[in-house]
Amino acid sequence: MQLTKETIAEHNQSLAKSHQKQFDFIAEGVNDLQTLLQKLIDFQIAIPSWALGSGGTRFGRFPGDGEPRNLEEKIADVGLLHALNQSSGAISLHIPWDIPKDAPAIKTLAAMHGLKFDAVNSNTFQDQPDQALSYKFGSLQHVDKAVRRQAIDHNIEVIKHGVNLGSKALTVWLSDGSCFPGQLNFRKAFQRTLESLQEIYAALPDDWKVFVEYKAFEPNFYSMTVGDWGQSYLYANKLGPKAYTLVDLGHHLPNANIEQIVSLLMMENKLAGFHFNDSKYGDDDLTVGSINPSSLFLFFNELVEGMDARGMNHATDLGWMIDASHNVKDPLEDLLQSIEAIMIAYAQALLVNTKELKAAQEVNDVVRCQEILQTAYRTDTRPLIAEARIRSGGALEPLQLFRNLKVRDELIKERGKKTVATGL
Ligand SMILES: [Mn+2]
Repeated sequence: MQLTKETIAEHNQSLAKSHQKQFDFIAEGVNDLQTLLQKLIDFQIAIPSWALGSGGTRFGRFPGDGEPRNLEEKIADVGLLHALNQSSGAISLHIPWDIPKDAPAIKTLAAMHGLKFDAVNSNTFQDQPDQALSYKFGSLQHVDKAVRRQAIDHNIEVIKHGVNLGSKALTVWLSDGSCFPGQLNFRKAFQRTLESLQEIYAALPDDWKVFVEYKAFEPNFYSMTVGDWGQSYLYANKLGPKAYTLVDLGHHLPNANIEQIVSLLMMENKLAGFHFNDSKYGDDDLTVGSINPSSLFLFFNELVEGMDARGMNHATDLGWMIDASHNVKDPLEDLLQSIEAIMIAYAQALLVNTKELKAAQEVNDVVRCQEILQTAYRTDTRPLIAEARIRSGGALEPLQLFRNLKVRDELIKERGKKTVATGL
């Protein structure tokens, strides 16, 4: 299904009057409005190929209808999102779930939808049907050199697929670790993993990066070999300048101060980027901003401050990606909500009066500091985001238009019911 410019223009026209009123109201108080709108226009969030179908839990999966059946349809879905919001201009592939059979054709198809290829993701957390050796007891950390070799070769193959598509980074998330005390020698597991990563690092093209993602627990429940930002930072530091730490919001223990983590990683120039999601307890699959939008804001506040301190380009110098996939919503509607939440928090962070905040910090005016942050957080930035969206050709209300056009019904007509996205 393709969305035409005319359809979007008609939708925008029908809502133009009330939008203008809301926009004028907030725009009046914004300093340097054009710069702020341009930052919102430039900001793009990559969509992971695995978020386009319903996710599951270990208790089961409830597939939706009309889900993409192959890589081409996944690209079409991200193209739909991007046509609606003009903020989802990249897709992140998962190998081997999304091996492109004809890379030039896939690249052309993505370009037709205005999409780039973000970081490619390797998978050594499950066994594939044609695989010689098992990852049951880990991959890059495995005690058996042959298993490590297989996992290293897989990562190098992923890099090759990424090169063919124009990706510039490899994300490595390992499920390696242990489930019981005594199962693993922590130091040896670390060393083996480091040596494996060094071989992968050596295979990176000059202009590539490797992102080392960490996770506190699951699927291993006693130790994870890349379990927190300290461990990831150790690997990234030992590997070299092309290695960075990737922060997934849902991969921390409860109440972790993620904004402080990203602030310090940026200070050390070791922050790769993000996987966005939200969680209440220990999960990592809920819609961004659905549980705790204020912590999303605080996190963006540190990012904007830290990026500005280093003179970084907000849109291009860090990797921004959603990493969530659950059981109960239409995946495309869920992604539209996630993108909106990210844009809201980013816009709020851009509204923080940094000059006044710095001055208040210098004189220990704690009350003033809180007021400054909360003034930004309590601003309804949605009209600003909508304005940026329509200026770049998107819809004023993406979710409303998605529903008005009955996009999911159209996809079911094209693809059928009970379709399963590859890899899920
Ligand atoms: Mn992740």
